[in-house]
Amino acid sequence: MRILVLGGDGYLGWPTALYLSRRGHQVGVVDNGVRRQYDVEMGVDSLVPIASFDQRVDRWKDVSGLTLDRFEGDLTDPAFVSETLASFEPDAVVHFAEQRSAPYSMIDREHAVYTQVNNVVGTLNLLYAIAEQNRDIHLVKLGTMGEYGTPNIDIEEGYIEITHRGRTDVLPYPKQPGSFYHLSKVHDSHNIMFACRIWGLRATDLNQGIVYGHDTEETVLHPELATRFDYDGVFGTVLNRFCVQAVTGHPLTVYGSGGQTRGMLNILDTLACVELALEHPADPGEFRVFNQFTESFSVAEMAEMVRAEFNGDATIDHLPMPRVEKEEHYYRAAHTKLLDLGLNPHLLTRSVIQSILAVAEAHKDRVDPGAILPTVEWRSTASTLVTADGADGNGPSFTVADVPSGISSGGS
Ligand code: NAD
Ligand code: USQ
Repeated sequence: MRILVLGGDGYLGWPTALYLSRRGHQVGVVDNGVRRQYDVEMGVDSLVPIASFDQRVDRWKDVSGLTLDRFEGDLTDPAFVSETLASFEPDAVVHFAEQRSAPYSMIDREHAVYTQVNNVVGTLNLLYAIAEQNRDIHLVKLGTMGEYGTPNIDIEEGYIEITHRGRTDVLPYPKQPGSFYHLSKVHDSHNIMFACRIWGLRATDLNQGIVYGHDTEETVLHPELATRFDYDGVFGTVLNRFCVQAVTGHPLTVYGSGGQTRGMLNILDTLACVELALEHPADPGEFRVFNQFTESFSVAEMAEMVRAEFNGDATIDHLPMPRVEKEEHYYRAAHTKLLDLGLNPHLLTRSVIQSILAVAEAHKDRVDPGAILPTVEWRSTASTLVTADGADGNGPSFTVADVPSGISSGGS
């Protein structure tokens, strides 16, 4: 297949591009580099050093003999999206290219507006380009389990059968997301579903849980093929963060009681799930939803698991909850559709946690301890990011050094 990977320079897009390339697909990678600009804005860097977009594409050719077609540009630019699609002529598009941090979207009005404009407009431009050029292109879009929130009933895969006053219908599952970022995914889902209905597009929404892990079969072939690893309080995700905290002697930062339960998956399963979705495309006009996670754990359970595997003393701190979310709740979410297609999950075993701890240990000299604590407060409408010197008594935090160009174009 000819597969265009949008967000191909990111944590998940890069290893997915290599994985698909190695399996014989012709892969194009699209990115505007904004993820690297957020690092500059936040004054942090990936735990694992990463090569530039150019370098990593060239290195893949050296190592594998395979070519990736590279497109540098912004999905919020409709001409760029249209020209890229016309030039690459994909059979399928895998869309990772969004601002993906919930805390980043909750910093202040500017960051909320930026996140929703970037994500919703980018996806809308893509839908138009597909509808105008080739409605047979299969869109595989990364959504999130967080679209559903934590209702007090079982979560289904996208749709729920409801009987109301004697009549029955199958309707989109109710959404109760927990940040302006997660809301952007809900808006995307609605737009994609509508586009499938009116234009007959074929789309798969992968409602992915929280990803952990770093190395894949392809990224370990050369240090310049490594993907990024975020550990900071804004972009780092929970299990990866706990591993970095353990090796640096920082207490593990459980927010609140830690009863928050989330669907989790190994980065290797992200690659496998995307491949399964591509191999079994949605029908014309079909908006299909798969819940893409393999196991669920509470935050407190994950902290305990990391503490148990760490070869040393790790302590757990229950910090005041910076977000607005339920700390104790019912959680049972269906996730059978990818298993039915043949997914063979890589579960969160002791050796998997040890392997993430090993990545963290190998690079722990690059950790900025001032970047670890959470710095974004959901209840505040103004930025709660403070200067890194901690002189104001609020503890270590970030400096907002620079504003990515995307923000000013986002209407601030
Ligand atoms: P990431 O930030 O590392 O990668 C996203 C990439 O998209 C970045 O390289 C960024 O520069 C690019 N991008 C963003 N906006 C763009 C635009 N307008 N035009 C062109 N490129 C743009 O994020 P990730 O962790 O790899 O996540 C990828 C996708 O998967 C996101 O959509 C995210 O919401 C979803 N997801 C991630 C996780 C996770 O745990 N990482 C879990 C569930 C869902
Ligand atoms: N948490 C802690 N301590 C930490 C970090 C997080 O207790 O140090 C808690 C949070 O309060 C939350 C849970 O852990 O309850 C997950 O937080 P997270 O930052 O790991 O993940 P989240 O904000 O949900 O976002 C991540 C990705 C996002 C993706 C989402 C999948 O950044 O792109 O959409 O996971 S899901 O959670 O299923 O919506």
